[in-house]
Amino acid sequence: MGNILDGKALSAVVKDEVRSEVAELEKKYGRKPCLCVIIVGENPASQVYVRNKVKAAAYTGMESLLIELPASVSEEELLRKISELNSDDSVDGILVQLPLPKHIDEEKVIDAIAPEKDVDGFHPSNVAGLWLGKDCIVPCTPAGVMRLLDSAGIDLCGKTAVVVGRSNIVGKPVAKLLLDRNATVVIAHSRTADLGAVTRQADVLVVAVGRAGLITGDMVKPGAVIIDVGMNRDAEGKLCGDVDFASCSEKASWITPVPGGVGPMTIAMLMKNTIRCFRARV
Ligand code: BQF
Repeated sequence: MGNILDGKALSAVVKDEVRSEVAELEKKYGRKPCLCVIIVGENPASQVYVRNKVKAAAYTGMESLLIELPASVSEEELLRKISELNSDDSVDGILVQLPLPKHIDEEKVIDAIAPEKDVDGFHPSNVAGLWLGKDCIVPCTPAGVMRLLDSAGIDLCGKTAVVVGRSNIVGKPVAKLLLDRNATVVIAHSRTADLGAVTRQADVLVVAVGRAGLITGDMVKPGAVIIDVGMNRDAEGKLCGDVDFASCSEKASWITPVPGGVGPMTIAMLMKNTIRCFRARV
């Protein structure tokens, strides 16, 4: 058992789709989509993520604008920068890399981004749109998870999907997207009693907690599809997910690796969202 759901390969397909769309859009509208990425401070993980985003934008042929602000920047200054970018017609997508330094209120910052330029899909009007079933910008990681499931032809109708984790960025939106496909969705979390008893019900198991080794083979139903959204460093400093790959891949029908699973899909879907924002503005 245990076919690999290869996010790296699929992300290349998605980025190539975006690349041809960018070329078409430029021909049609005389300009390329432009993604603006703002990073505050020097968190090394954030720097890697931002580099991945700028590199992907370059690959697809779109424009990007990287704004690097010192950790000492005031909330007011950051909000002023966002407001400036909101009214800049050459900018289609705006993303502020999270987490932010403690003196800055993330909620205020997200609320300040124009919803039509909110490529992360974190703005309350996009969140509302998702939960009301409107056609709106979907957060990148959940969108990437769905694209991975679709690529393997996994039919979700009537299946039990268990999402472990309840963040606004992954757990909650991915649960809604699974529900939209007629899965029976259970959301488990750090206070769930007997997590294994719950995860063993899962035909599709999505894990987004941030704890290495949280899910072991004994917690998996034979034949389950496992999507590992975790992004941790093990004792040797190597990237690993929340799922113990060795024991879980023996039980699973499909499983995403870390690295090379959901991570690259997050970046690819960000490119898709930028195209979407461009189209909504031209
Ligand atoms: C890979 C992220 C936690 C908190 C904030 C490719 C990425 C990661 C892994 C990446 C992530 C995780 C991003 C791989 C962006 C995904 O090869 O496996 C790409 O760049 N990600 C982020 O922007 O913020 C995060 C995880």
